[in-house]
Amino acid sequence: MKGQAEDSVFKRYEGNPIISVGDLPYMANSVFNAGVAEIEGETVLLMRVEDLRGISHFTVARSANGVDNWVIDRQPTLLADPDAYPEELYGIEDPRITFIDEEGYWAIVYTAFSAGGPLVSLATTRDFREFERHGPVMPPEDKDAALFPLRFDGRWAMLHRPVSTFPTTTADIWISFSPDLKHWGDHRVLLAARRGAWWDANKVGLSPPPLRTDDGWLILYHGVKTTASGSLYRLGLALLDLQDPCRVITRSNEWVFAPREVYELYGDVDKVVFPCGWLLRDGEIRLYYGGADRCIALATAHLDEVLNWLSKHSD
Ligand code: BMA
Repeated sequence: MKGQAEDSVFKRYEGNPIISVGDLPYMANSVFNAGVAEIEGETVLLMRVEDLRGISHFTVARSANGVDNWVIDRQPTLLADPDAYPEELYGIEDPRITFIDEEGYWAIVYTAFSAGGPLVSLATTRDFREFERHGPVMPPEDKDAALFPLRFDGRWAMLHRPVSTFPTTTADIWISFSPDLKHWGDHRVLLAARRGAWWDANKVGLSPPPLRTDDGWLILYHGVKTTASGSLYRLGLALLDLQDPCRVITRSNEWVFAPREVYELYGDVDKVVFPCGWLLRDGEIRLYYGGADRCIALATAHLDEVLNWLSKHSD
């Protein structure tokens, strides 16, 4: 279809949405924005579930083919624990998962909704059954964080999205470094929101974790356009230097994926596509994304086509 350029790269799975609230074995309001991991060939989704109070927790779904026959934990897998972790007062949201080879565990950075607003917390797991919390790693207001899987010159790197209110509200993607995954510094802006009428004006945030390719770290980020009828969440691409992730090689001018289907256009929050995880297998990307804050959907793309699209849609 002409005028819908984004269709050419990421293709929606025809059975979307792949998981909706009715698939859960317990009552909840919605299920969306899932992180993803692959364990011994099995696909594991760490799904954000919003309960009937409006507070979110995480529940695991497992599938042999990553598409259907999801086996979902009977109870919430990881609940907010505000007694021990006060920053989780209003729940835990939007997990992004990175396998840390050096440690042999998965690191999960997620939004803890604290009394002072959203902040970034870290947890680790070896099996998605037992989790170890490491507490907040960035103060509020900050979210949309993910780790790189390896060190750069001895330091870990994290992308995240603090919010500034000076001189007007602006939300850019920052990069920070750490010797131990816990203490972070050397903060700097990596991808700034554009201005004016752009699709990614004023507010951007990382979507899934950086994906290692031969050409560089592939970044998929969301841009939020404020319109008279609310916010519009669309996705764009960038590529970072493999050795120096502070160097942006390219950034797309146009968005590559945008709300179009009913399950993306209408929900608790309309017009939202919000991926927190993707997998690369045999040259194919599988993108797991939340639709309109109410369900989980899947889109696929060939990595070489994604990189080709990016090279043609950047300055
Ligand atoms: C963002 C995050 C996401 C959510 C999106 C749209 O700020 O909170 O969890 O999907 O807004 O509501």
